[in-house]
Amino acid sequence: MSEIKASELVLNPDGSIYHLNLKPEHIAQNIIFVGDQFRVQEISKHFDVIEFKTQKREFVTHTGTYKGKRISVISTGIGPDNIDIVFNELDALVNIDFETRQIKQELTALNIIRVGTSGSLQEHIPVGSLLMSVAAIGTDNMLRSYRSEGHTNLAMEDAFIQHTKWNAIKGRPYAIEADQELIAKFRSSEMHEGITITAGGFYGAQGRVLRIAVEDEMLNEKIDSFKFDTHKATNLEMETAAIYGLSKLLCHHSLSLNAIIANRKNGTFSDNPYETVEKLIIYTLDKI
Ligand code: R1P
Repeated sequence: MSEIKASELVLNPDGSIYHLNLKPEHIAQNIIFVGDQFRVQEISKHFDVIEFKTQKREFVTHTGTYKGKRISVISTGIGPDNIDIVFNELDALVNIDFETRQIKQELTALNIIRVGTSGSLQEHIPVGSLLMSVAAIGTDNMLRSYRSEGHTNLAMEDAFIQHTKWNAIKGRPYAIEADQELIAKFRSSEMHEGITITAGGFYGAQGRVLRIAVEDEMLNEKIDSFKFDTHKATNLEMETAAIYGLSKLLCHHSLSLNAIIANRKNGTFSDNPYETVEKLIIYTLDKI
């Protein structure tokens, strides 16, 4: 096998991976993703001990133990393009030998839980709720750079395209399920469940109009009424489908949990989003 070139697997002079600034020994097998870099410390403040901290750009990592379990918390920043960087670099940290630049014979699967914030699309899921994404539909196209055929749920994609009369100019949305074992582990009566729609932008891509008209002004209303099997489209955010997609392609295990801080249906935004995020953090740490 030929070695992966320096231009493809980029390492810093100290041997850490380019954007995340991490070496293989710095990360745990259980990883929590957050978008906001300041949320990392909100999680690690609950650790028994923090053994390692680093930051480069928006990528902050704290590794430590919670009730004896080793966990890394990493901020991804916003959006599927950042997930592409974080996921590929984390996979490289466990599955590529940085000395030989070869893919390892024995591969490691990471457990990745996203602790994110999100806007609900359903009246019955108010601000302050917790929601688990059983599946996600990405409208961002990031995954389409990879050979994704055979990994995505074609029936769910077709149903979504048909229901929303999706304009092909925006590319084909991709649909992926969460890891079934993680769903079972994190399921509870406290946790809503639904299909998360992941957008490649915060404004137009999520139907928000300030000064520019959107391609389909009815899109959010059509998404609200989308249902596949027993699940409704419940929320809009910017990372989950990208996480599920790359997780599937690279054989890791992922689940996305959402603190609902806005309700797009009735136009409300939480008075105290931090309280809901803190509730989700404790929930996650106790179940991971
Ligand atoms: C937008 O404000 C950001 O907040 C949500 C969206 O997915 C997007 O990243 O999640 P985080 O709070 O985890 O960043």
